[in-house]
Amino acid sequence: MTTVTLIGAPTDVGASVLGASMGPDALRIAGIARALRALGLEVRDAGNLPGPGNPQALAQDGLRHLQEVVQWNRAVFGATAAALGQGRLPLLMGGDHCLAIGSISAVAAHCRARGRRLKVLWFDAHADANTPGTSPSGNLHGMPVACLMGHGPRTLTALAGQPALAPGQITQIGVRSVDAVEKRFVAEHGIAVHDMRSIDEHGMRAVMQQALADVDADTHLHVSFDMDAMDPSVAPGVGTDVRGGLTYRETQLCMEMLADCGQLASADLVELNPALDVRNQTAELAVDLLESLFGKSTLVRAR
Ligand code: B3U
Ligand code: MN
Ligand code: MN
Repeated sequence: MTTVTLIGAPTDVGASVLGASMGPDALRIAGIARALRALGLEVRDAGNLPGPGNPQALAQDGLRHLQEVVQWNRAVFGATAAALGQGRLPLLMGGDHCLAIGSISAVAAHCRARGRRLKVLWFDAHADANTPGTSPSGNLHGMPVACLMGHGPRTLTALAGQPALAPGQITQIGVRSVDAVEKRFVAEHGIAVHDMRSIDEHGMRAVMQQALADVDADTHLHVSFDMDAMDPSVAPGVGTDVRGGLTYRETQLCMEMLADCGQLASADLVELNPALDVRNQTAELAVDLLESLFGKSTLVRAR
């Protein structure tokens, strides 16, 4: 039986807009634990990690709130490693997307120690591949992909002792807003990106088949889901919305195909911003999607 540990990381220190710090409680109010238990999963809510407040300071050397981001990510790293060590599936409830540096670094260290392959699926409107030298904002939620590949401040890139990911281990889906210099980073490192054009042209089924083509029975699959991957008309509760995003149906199909592949072993649900939401609908949508990710299906299906 899959056993899940919910890890709350209530912070927005990596973001431009305040409010993602309320994400974990919005997910609880939307019934995240109850919904997953109803699917037969054993769920433990580990509560919220402690961490520093948001100083709302200016960027220094191209980075905003580096010390605070490091503290939060150390806490996330520890909690994720602990859950994995207990044979449980860590589900990080953010918080902004800078927290994926901690969760994925812990996952990478876990896989390295066990000789398991790691594959990350990154759902996002943005490429999150800026560095302190290219970021227009200094916000660290725009840099986790670069940090995980070893480009960024050492306090973040070396959380697991060495860079967590090689470019070939990550596939991005839903991307539609990439800064000019960031584009070059994505191209030069050969990151697999299925942008909205690719999804429009090929359809989500083909995109997901390609994204999962190298996932085998020995692969640890990590899903990092930024709620702004979805279209703002269905997911208004995010800090940096970009029109033209994934539809409800497209996203449900992604989650169902991920469930069918059977290799999901850790996940992040980030950038939910209840301060900008309408009657908690984006949190309820997130829970709806997580149900599909963890195997809820309309009919009994032959595999
Ligand atoms: N690329 C911009 C905007 C951004 C990235 N990720 C989010 N926003 N959520 C930046 O600041 O790096
Ligand atoms: Mn993101
Ligand atoms: Mn984003």
